[in-house]
Amino acid sequence: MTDLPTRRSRRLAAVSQASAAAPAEASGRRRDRHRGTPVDQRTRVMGILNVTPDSFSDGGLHQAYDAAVQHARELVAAGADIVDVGGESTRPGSERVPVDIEQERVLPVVQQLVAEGITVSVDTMNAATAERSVELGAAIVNDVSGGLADPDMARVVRDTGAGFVVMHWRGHSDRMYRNAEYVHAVEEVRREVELRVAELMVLGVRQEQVVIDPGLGFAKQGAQNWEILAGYERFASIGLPVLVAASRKRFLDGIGSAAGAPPKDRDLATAAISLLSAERGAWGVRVHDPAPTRAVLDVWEAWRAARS
Ligand code: PMM
Repeated sequence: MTDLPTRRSRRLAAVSQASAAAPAEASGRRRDRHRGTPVDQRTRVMGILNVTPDSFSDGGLHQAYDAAVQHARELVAAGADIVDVGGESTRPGSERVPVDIEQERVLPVVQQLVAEGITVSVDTMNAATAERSVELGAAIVNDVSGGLADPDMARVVRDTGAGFVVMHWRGHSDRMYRNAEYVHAVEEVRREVELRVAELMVLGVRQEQVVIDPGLGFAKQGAQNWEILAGYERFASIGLPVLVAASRKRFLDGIGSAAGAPPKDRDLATAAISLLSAERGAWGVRVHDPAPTRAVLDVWEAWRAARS
């Protein structure tokens, strides 16, 4: 790739622009801990674009290319800073999708969104899909397995310089809940994330490429997700940017909406978590509907601006 340096710097900028969203400094400003440059404190809104027929909340709606691209534009209009394009459902119990089908779903959409100037992350566990997507201009690879599902993922991330969301993961969705055994969920998840990041560093991935995600709903049962959220500071103390991805997840059922109501009804509860995450310095929040999250973040930013 002859244009690698240019693309590479653009991708690094997409992540490290905000990678200081980790620890607050006494001055009230944050600094990019990797580069010593002041950066803004905004929490990124990552809008979810599932180009899959079986996703738990919007399955079947966006399979067609046109519908997917249109939905991405709506996500941006509603306040998304990044559109996270995925072609494989990771809902509990779901089966793997062949990589060629995943790429048929995802790559044309990635290409079009990049052409429209949208910052794209690709939600994939497949190194080949990640590599093609980054070649097409995706800035970030969002891998729910943190590179564990595909041994080639670390190389792709290292060689492309893409941002890399490293989620806590204990195995594929078909055995997700069997792996939800913890004595102390926060400390165990923290340790496992830290270990994964250390392994990635050994494999040549650079620290400034990495965003960590505790993986709400992945090998975690109801109350364990609340423990993870309440333990946010323990994840932030790793010293890397943190992504919080609570949107519409099952543990929100009955919180701010009737028990058993459709996942869409969890958007206000999701927005509340976005606000609490932003207040704690989260790098980003990953949501299905950016509008309520954007609204609460705008309120928070106005409140904060008036104080400084
Ligand atoms: N959850 C889903 C998919 N991708 N990526 C990250 N980084 N974190 C998550 O918790 C996560 C994810 C689950 O499915 P959804 O796309 O329908 O929310």
